[in-house]
Amino acid sequence: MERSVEQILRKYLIMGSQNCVGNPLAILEAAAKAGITAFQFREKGAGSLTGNAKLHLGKQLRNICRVYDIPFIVNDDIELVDPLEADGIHVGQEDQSVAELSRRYPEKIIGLSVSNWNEVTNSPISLVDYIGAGPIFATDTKTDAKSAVGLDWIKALREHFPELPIVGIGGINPGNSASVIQAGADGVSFISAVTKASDIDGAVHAL
Ligand code: 3NM
Repeated sequence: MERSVEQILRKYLIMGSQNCVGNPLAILEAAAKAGITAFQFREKGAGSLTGNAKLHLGKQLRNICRVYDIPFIVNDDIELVDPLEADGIHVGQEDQSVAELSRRYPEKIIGLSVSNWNEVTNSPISLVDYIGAGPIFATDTKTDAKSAVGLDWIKALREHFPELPIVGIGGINPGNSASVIQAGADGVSFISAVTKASDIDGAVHAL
């Protein structure tokens, strides 16, 4: 059965090798078995792989997603969309233009990060399949993350866009995930809640 974007966003793991102390393949496989609904390959920032090593890791992660039937989304790096046969692409405000992406990839899921009204006003929201709203809570994972915007940002976006798929990001963990959904998000996205979990299965179930 075809899944809706809302269903895909429910438990959305984001990860690159730089986020992992252990083996990224083992982490993704454990999270896939536990029930994540989407995966974003975000090989970015200090310690991340580049070039062929990045492509090679991406292919291995992509294969795991295929086995577990989990949509595979690449972060920002448009060059990886075709070689990795990605189901979608997620971009930030400074990345590739959404208008160009939706022209080039009309069939793929396109996600865009928005942190404030200024960004919403300046973005072609009608061209995206979902928005990532955050950082909802404080996060140490993204060193250049803006300051936390809180659950009110989800509430405000939901009020303004009753039908738009929304996923929260930033500092989301098993203890606060329900509050993000309750505020109006369709799902939660997370890095460290899984990559730093001692019990990945338990964490994914609780998220
Ligand atoms: N983007 P964690 S916050 C990748 O606000 C990313 O756009 C953010 O990691 C944004 O779940 C963030 O470990 C890091 O807090 C999320």
